[in-house]
Amino acid sequence: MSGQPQTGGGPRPVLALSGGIGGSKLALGLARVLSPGALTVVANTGDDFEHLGLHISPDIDTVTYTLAGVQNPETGWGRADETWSFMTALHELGAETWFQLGDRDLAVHVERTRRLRAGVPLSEITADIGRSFGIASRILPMTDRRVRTRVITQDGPLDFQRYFVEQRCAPAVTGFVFDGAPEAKPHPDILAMLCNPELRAVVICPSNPYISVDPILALPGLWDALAACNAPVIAVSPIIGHEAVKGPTAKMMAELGYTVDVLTVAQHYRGLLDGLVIDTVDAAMAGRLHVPVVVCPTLMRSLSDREELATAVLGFADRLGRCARRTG
Ligand code: FO1
Repeated sequence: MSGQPQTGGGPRPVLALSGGIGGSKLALGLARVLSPGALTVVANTGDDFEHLGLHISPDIDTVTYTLAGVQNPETGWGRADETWSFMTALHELGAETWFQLGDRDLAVHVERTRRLRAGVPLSEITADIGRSFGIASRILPMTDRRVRTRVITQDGPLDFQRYFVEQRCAPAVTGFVFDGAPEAKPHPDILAMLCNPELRAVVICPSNPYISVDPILALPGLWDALAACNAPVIAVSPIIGHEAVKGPTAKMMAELGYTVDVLTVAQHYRGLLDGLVIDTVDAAMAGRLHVPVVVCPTLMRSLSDREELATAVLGFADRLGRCARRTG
């Protein structure tokens, strides 16, 4: 356990920003090495969408299933031990089946939609679902307001899931719009945690910076609250060498005109970071980065990989301590 000497108020809290599959792997590692309840995972909700009359929150569900140990290990999204009767019956009706909803997964969407329609905030529903899975960590939507990522491609704007799933990330991207973000607010508990002098670390998980982290950072006041918070802000690079571990991060980075490397990741978060964790493959790049760097294996294949990376991140944060200044 990467515990800390307990302060008066119990284990010092850790805040992680996560979206998608890569981020949830490190979130699991953090949950397993920290004391129960010490971790709060802020989940991106820009991927949310209404489909078949259901409100679907993919990144909330990915981190929930992962922390509960019930996620589909092959895909990273959806449930393990799934059955597909619902999809089969939908297909027979000639309904849309491009977005695969397993029978167990469907229960979460149906219950979430029912409660949202009853006026219950997404964060309350998310907490109740986490409790039903016996998850000690807190999973917190980035906001209870409606924010939707739209992907601007050379063929025009696309709703996120149409780009990501239906078009399989094929169209070249030229930018992103986070509809609703300017009118939204970060969940107040995120801002409260960032002001908490006991906060041990903020971890930006190795998620896609553009579609998983930027929607969170786009919420009014959040970037400034992060830049001002006392706790060290540590990012783990989602790029190893010139590739992303999974998903369209590298493709997007290149299509946006950036070189695909850890320098681009550091530049993306410039002004926020107290430290960046990069893989041993990128050790030679350490001297070219404007922030303190820890070099360690960041590819998470096994559960112990997740725990070891989480331990390295927390140790890095503890060494940085309450930082006086962020490198500009
Ligand atoms: N991704 C796919 O590539 N194909 C799917 O059919 C699919 C279904 C799905 C259902 C529930 C869910 O929570 C996630 C699902 N995803 C699917 C993944 C999802 O599009 C992505 O995980 C996020 O939106 C981006 O990280």
